[in-house]
Amino acid sequence: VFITRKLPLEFIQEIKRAADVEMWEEEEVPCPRELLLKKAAKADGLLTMLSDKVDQELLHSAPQLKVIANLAVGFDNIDIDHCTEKGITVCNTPDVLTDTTADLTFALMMAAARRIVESAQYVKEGKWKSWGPYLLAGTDLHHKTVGIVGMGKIGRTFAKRTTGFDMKILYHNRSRNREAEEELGAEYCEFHDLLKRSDFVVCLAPLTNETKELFNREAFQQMKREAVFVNASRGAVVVEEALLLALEEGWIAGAGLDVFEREPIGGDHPLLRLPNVVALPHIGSASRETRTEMIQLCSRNLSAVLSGKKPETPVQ
Ligand code: 8YV
Repeated sequence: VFITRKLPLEFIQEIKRAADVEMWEEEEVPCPRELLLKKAAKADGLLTMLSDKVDQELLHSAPQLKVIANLAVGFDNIDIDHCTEKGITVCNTPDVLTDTTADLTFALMMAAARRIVESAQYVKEGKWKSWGPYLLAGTDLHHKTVGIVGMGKIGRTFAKRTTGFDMKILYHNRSRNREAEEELGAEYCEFHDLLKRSDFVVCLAPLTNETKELFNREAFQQMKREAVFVNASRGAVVVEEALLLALEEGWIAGAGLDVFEREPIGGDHPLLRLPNVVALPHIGSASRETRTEMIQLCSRNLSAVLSGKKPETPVQ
C-alpha cells in the first residue's frame, strides 16, 4: 500500500496486518505526480488525498491495484467509473466527519456575519482606540433565513445547528429530505427561489456535473444584497470571477469560503483583497479527533479489501 501523505504510524497499523506500507514522508510538500505514478504501478492499495488525481493515466499504469481509500467523504478526484470497470474498490470517509464539518460551516457563517476575523485583526493590529456604536457591526443570524444547497448528512447536521439560533431553514437538494423537513421544519425550495429568499446561502453539495459552476453570475444576482454566501463543499461549484464581481459590486454582502476553485490559493488571490471575505484553507473536517478517525477508517478499509473482506464504507 502506498500512502500519499505523512500520517501518524500508530493510526495506520491496521493496514500492516494485510500489506507492506510505504509512505510519502515530507510534511509540507505533496507527493509529486511522477512518484505517485511510479508507486501506483506496483501497489495493491493506495491511501489518497483530494489533491491526488486518480485518473485514467494512473489507473492504466496500476495493474495490481485493488483498492483506493480516499481520506475524504468527497471523491471527485477519482475516476469512479473507470475504477469500477477495472474492479478497483474505492472507499471514502463518510459519517466520521459529519459533525466536525457542520461545526466549521456554522463557524464560518458566524465569522462572516459578525466580522470575527476582521475584528480580531483590528485588535491585534492595535487599531482599537475608542468605542463606536457601529464599530465593526455585523449582521444577526438569529431569526434569519438560511438556504442550504445540498441536504445530505452534513447539510442536515448543519441545519440542526441553525435551529439553536431560531433560523428559518430552506433547502435545495436533488431529492427531498423528509427527515430534515419533519425533524427541523426545513422547507424544500427550487434553487432560484432559495437564492431570492435566503439571508445566508450555504453550499454543502458534492461536486458533480449538476453542481459544477452552479453559483454563477446569474445566481449571485438573484441573492439579496444583504446575503452572505458560505461554501464548505468544493470550490468548483462556484464561478469565482462571478463571486468576485458580486462582492465588489455589492450584489451580496459577504462570503465565508473554506474551498476554492484551485487549491491551495496564494496570498495574491483576488478574493483575499476584500474585507468582507473570510477565507479558510479547506479545514472543514480538520479537528484532531476527526482526522484520526478518518485515517483509521481508511486503514480498516484497505486492510479489509486486501484480506478479501468487505470494507466498511465503499463508494461503489
Ligand atoms: C478532506 C473534504 O478530508 O471530506 C472531504 O470531502 O473535503 C475534506 O474533509 C480534506 O480535504 C483532506 O483530503
